[in-house]
Amino acid sequence: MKKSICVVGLGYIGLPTAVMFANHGHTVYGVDVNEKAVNMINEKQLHIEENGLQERLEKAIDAGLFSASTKPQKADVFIIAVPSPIMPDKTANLEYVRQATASVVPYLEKGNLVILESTVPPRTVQDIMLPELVKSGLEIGTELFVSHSPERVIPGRVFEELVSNDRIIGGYTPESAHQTKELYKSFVKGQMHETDATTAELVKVMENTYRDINIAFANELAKLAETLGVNIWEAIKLANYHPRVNVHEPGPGVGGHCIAVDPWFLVELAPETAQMIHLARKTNDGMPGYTAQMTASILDAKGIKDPKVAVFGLAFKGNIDDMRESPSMDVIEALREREIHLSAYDPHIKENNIDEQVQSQEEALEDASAILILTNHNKFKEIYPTTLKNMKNKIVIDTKNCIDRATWEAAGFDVYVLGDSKN
Ligand code: SAJ
Repeated sequence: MKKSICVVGLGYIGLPTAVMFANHGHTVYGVDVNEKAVNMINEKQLHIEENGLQERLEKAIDAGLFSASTKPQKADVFIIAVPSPIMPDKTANLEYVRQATASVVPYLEKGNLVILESTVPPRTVQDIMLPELVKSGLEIGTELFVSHSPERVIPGRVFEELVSNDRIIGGYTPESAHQTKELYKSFVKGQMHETDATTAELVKVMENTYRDINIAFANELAKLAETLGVNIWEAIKLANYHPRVNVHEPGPGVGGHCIAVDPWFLVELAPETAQMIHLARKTNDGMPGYTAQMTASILDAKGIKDPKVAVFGLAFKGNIDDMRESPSMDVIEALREREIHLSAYDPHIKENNIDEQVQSQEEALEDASAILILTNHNKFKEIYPTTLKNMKNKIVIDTKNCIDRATWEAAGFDVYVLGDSKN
C-alpha cells in the first residue's frame, strides 16, 4: 500500500531514508529548516556524501515521488530524523526533536502515523513527543499512531544496511508497532523486531554504548601496552581468534554524533549507576590529549626544535566526509596548546574548516617534521612514502595502524604506531 510520507530532517539519515521510500513507490515530502540544503536537494545536488545517494535522489525526483521544502504538509506518515545532540555539559538536547514534533502537529489527521528515527534517551517518545502530539486533539493509540524505529546504518553503507539490517520497531501501542513494521516492509529485508517505544529507545542507546565501552577497553589496553614491549594490534588480533572475544580497535578518540554522544544519555539518566559507562566516555575522550602528548614526546625525544606536524585526517572516521564530534579537532586543539605548528589535510573534507587546513597533501607536508595519521582513509594507506620529498624530518605517527610499516621504514621514515612498543 503506497503512502504519502513527510520526512522531517534531511541529514545523513533522513535524506537516504526519504529517497529509499520514494524509490519504493511512496510519495515523499522532505522537510528541513536548512533552506540551502532544501534548494540543493530540489536541484538534485547533495549537501552530504553517501554512496549511491546521488543516483537514488535523481531517480526519486525524476519519478515525481520526492520533493523538499522547509515546511511540513499533510501526509499519511511523518518520520522525524532530526539531530539529538548533547549540550557542552553532556546533557541531552532534545529541542530539535520537540520542535520537529510540534511542526507536524497542525497537519496531523486521524489515522496518521508518527515515527521517530532519531537516537534519543529512553522515554523521549513518552515525555517529549506525546505532550506535543496530544495538541492535535487526536487520541494517541487509536486515532494517531506513534512509534520509535532507530536506524543502525554505517555511513558509507547506508543503502545496503537500510535494507539488510534487522530493525527494532518500538510502538507506543502494539498497533503503532504493527503499522510501522508494515511501512518498513517496503524495503527492509532484515528481521523486524516489535517492542514498546521505551525499550526501543534503550536498545539503540545500548548498542552504541556497548561499542563505546569496548573501544575504551581497547584504548586502555593500547596505553598499557606502551610499556610492555607488545604490539597491541597484534595482541588484539590474536585475542579475537577466540570464538567469543571481539576486542575493538584503539584510536585517537571516538567521534561521530552517535558513539560519542549516546552513552551520555544513560549517564544523565542514572549518574550514580552508569559508572562504567561514564568512565568509558572519559577514557575515550582522553585519547586526543594522549595522542598529542605522544606526538610531542616523540618530537622532543628527537630534539626537533619548533616542529611542524602535518595532521592527516579530520573526518571522525575513515573514508567519509563527516567531521561531527571528530577527535581530530581535539587532537589539533591539544597540539595548539603545546604551541606545536601544524597543518591539517583530509582528502574527504573539501572545505577548509580551520585555519591550518589545506587542500593539498604537498602543502600540508611542506617543512613538516612528522605526519600524524588520525583517520584510516584508504587514500592515506595508498600514499607512496618515497614520493614525500618536502618534509624537514621523516617521522610518521599512525594512530590507526593503517599504513605498512616496512614500506615507510624503507622510505626512510621513523614509524610510531599507537599501542605498539614492540617494533
Ligand atoms: N572507533 C574506534 N575503534 C573501533 C571502532 C570505532 O576508535 O574499534 C571510532 C571511530 O574511529 C569513530 C568512532 O569510534 O571515531 C565511531 O565509529 P563507528 O564505526 O562506531 O561509526 P558510527 O558512529 O558511524 O556508527 C555507529 C554504529 N553503531 C554500532 O556499531 C553499534 C552504527 O551501526 C550506528 O548506526 C551508528 O553508530 C549510529 O548512527 O548510531
